[in-house]
Amino acid sequence: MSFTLPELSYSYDALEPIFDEQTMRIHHTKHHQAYIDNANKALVDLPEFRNLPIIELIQKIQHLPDHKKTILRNNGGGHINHSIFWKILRKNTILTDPLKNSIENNFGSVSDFKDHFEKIAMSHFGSGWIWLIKKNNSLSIVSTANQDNPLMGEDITRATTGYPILGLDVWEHAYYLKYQNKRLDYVQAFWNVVNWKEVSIRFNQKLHT
Ligand code: MN3
Repeated sequence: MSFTLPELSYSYDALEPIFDEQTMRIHHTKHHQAYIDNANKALVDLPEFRNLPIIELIQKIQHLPDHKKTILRNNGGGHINHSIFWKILRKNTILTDPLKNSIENNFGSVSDFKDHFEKIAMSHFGSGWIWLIKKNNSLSIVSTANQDNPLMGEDITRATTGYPILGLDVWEHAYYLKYQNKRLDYVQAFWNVVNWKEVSIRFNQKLHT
């Protein structure tokens, strides 16, 4: 079994003008595909790991042979992160309880939550991801470097462990064609394409670490 590129449930231009068609197409067919190809290649000679679902593989990075850790951390991470990202994008959805209520309890208000998320996104240096994570029933916003995921464990991501219920790609490849160096514009525009229905499903999932 090897990983394959998940199909999007919408067309490449579905998120226009917030996320432009060209960026979506390149991001999905080139960037995400490359992470998958590299992960598959690295797993060829690892029979005990190559049949694991991606969510299990990234939780076992520390158990991989040393010479495979970095490549699978980066590319396995790239695969799961983008798989989450495509699903949590959609126009015109509404944030509802109980997630809305939990966000208000944890951050004061939805607006405070967004401000905090934007602040973390702006203070994250270089490539990475901004996450809303759930841990012990509380929500927090964290960032990870490169393609790290909060499920990789604290040996890899230190304090930033938890179940990711929403993630934003802040690699320049995610926004440069449309937003150039204006990361804040991109992050603020993101709120218009968050699929709150899917984020709520992730919030309600039982599997939390
Ligand atoms: Mn990306």
